[in-house]
Amino acid sequence: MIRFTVSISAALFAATSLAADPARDYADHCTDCHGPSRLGALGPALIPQTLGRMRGPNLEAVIRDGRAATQMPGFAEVLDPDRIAALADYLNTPLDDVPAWGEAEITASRTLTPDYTPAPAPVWSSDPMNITLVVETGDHHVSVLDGDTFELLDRFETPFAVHGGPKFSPDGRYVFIMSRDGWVQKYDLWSLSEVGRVRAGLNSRNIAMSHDGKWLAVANYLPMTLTLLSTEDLSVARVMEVIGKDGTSSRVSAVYQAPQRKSFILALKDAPEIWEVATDPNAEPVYEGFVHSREKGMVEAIASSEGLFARRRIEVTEPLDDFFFDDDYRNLIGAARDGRRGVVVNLNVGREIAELPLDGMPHLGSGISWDRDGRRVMATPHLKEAKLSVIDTETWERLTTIETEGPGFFLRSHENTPYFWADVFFGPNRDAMHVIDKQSLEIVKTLRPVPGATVAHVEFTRDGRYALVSVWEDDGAVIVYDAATLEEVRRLPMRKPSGKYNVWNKITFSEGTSH
Ligand code: DHE
Repeated sequence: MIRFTVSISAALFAATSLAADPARDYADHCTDCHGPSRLGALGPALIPQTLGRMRGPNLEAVIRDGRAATQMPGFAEVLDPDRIAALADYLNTPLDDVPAWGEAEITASRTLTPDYTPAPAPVWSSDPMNITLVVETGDHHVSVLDGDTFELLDRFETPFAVHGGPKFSPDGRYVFIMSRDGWVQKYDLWSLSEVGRVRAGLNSRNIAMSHDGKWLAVANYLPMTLTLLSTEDLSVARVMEVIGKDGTSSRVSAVYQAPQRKSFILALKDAPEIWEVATDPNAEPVYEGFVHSREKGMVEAIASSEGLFARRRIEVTEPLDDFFFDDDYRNLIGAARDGRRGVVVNLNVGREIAELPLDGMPHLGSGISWDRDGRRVMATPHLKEAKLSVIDTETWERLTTIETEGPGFFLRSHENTPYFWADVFFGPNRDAMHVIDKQSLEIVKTLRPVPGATVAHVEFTRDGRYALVSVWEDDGAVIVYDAATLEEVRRLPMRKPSGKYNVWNKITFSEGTSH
């Protein structure tokens, strides 16, 4: 890869005293890696949608000091603080024109690894169903772990800023990983090799795998589309424009796989609709209206689409985000915009059936469910309040709230453990991880493995015997706990590990994981 060398010439020092001209500074110093239109090249796209929460001082620090263990150099000796601040502002300004990113552009971005040969059997001797991946956001890598010995089988580079859970093929052999820049990477766990990658969007949210493993859906903010890829070779199957019934284009907040329904479910950010897209080639036509046909002298039903990728609209009273599904994917709870309510939508009848108070921005996508006193309950953290809500999934009433030491992001459990684990992601106690009894709903222990360090996200081994916890710091680790005694058994150094994903728990839709 190309690495910038920053020569400290007299001319460049002279340049620091010029008035800030961030567009010119961008052209002079950033274009080679980040592309002339800020949409990424070797480096990531530099637009507000991708930079996300990396604003002001954080962004300035990266421009000034560079990013350790990446190709990004520091510009402290080339640009003075005013020009760095102006450049950071410029990068956080939305683009005037977003280029077309349709089938032709996506197809042109596709690269397949030239020397990739699929291995006839795994090149390792571990249990293929207990392989666990760790996304390391510190230097954009994924570690492939043997889930029995915790030995590292491989560590491979990902596109910049992976977000959301990687999705495994139903046999657990391949994994698909998505970055916020819209790149989708396919990796063969048996061969320990990348198969290829394609840029499915310019700014994307997450991916979902169809029930039969044939299609991968990519939810995009930019452009406002859903990209459907063949999992076989990452070719484009379809690019669906996302336009609400009233003609408004909408970003897709997230796409979810609903295997029992043989469909994808889409959360639309800008239109009061939920979309269901069939992944079953024999899906019934979906009728969306009637027109008077002059030729035939009759009122004719209009099928918007039929068969594979048939699209159904479910109208709701306002856009809903961040879904939790019940076990048979009959109902979902979505978070209303005001961040204070959950709305229950029955997908079979296609309408809202209940509403429940869920103040403090529930993070329903992290919700998990289990049996308690003969009832099916679910729990969700709240991003803005130090509590968890426990909800009865038959009556859709909140049974109780559990107070925590701060707002959390992720919940996790496993069929074989009596506990669920809840992180504290925000605030002074973000070094805490609560372990909670699924029946009594009491916190049985609060772990603090590295005082002061963020500790978050849990994944279990296939049998639920061990829980893996991220120390979410650049110089971080994955800590392996005995899930029964809650004692630490191993500490594996990692670069800012975020999510962890066990093949078995994911492909069997374990009740303790978010899907
Ligand atoms: Fe996520 C999953 C949305 C911020 C790390 N996040 C998801 C999913 C959605 C979502 C819809 C489920 C998709 C899936 O797995 O297929 N996340 C959002 C947001 O709207 C939010 C709040 C704001 C945003 O910037 O997009 C957000 N998420 C974050 C972060 O700041 C996190 C902590 C760090 C990061 O990497 O960006 C983060 N999100 C994650 C992770 C998962 C995730 C690790 C997968 C969890 C899992 O166990 O499956």
